[in-house]
Amino acid sequence: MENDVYSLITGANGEVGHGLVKKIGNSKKIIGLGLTDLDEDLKPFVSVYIKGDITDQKLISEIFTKYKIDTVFHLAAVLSTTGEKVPKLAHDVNVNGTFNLLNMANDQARSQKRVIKLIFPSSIAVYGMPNLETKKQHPKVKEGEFLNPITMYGINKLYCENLGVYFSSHFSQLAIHNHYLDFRCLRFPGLISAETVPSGGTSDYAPEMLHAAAQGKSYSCFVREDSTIHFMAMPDAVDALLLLTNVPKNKLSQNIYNVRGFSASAKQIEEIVKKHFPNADISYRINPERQKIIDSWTEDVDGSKAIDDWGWKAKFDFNKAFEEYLIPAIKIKYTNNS
Ligand code: AKB
Repeated sequence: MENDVYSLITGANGEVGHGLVKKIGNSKKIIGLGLTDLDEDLKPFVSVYIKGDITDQKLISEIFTKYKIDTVFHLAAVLSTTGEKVPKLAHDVNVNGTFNLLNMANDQARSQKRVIKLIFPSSIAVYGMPNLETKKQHPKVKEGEFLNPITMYGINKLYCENLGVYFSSHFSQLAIHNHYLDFRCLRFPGLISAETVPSGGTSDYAPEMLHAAAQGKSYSCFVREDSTIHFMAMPDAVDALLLLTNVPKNKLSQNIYNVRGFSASAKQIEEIVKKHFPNADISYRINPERQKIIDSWTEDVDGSKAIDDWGWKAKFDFNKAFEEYLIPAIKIKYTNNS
């Protein structure tokens, strides 16, 4: 095994991967794992890139045997809309892939007598509001409430949260030493990045609307204009991951945290997009399956535990996210690309 210490980032080429790799790549050695070739702009920040699949147990075992890894950021996932189209694939990647990593990281931590952190972004998809009336009545849901997900992705995330708690808090009790898997999880809302457009998620209408407007393309939103869920600007998402990673363990009163960004309806997003791109052509054509998923997700979350335990505060509320991050950055992106 090499002496260097690495962070392993699964899904390094994905949306959150882009932000995270660039943020930590200058100070930490990164092993990136992904299904596709590493994007050119990430190459300077990644020490080792492995093109492969997290469901490949042999590959995961080889990575942990060859490299000394102290932190795993497990970002790879099949998101909610794709998960409904190919539930078996979603289950394989989201559950079996996560199990492989947890199991391997746990084995390594115990056999090498050290702590390995595994940071797991879960999702608001773990929630399942039974109807719109209940959703309105309970806008700020706590971590333990309404855990009745209706999507394969939400079910997978909720189960893997529990698996992580099992490996870090229960399985390790059987060991007589302090070397363990330190599982830390946050539940992300819909993320909006100026750099990348997501694919396969159901919260995607927000970033899609914005990116389409910035490129002068028409956009047909697949949920009603009153649809309201919780979102976060990508730089805040990356900061939340790192803050949770670095907080001393004794400050954490639980493994799983809601992290608040801002709540917004599709109409509010349309309005702010049109304020900055007055020619934006945005219409609504409802997709009933995707609408049902959005209706089942909470309007907002109660993020007080993350505030109390590790001082989380998003830099970007709704206005700031658009006015100070998304709109300026996206204008530069598409001007440079045109
Ligand atoms: C999705 O829409 O599936 C994701 C999520 C909210 O976790 N963006």
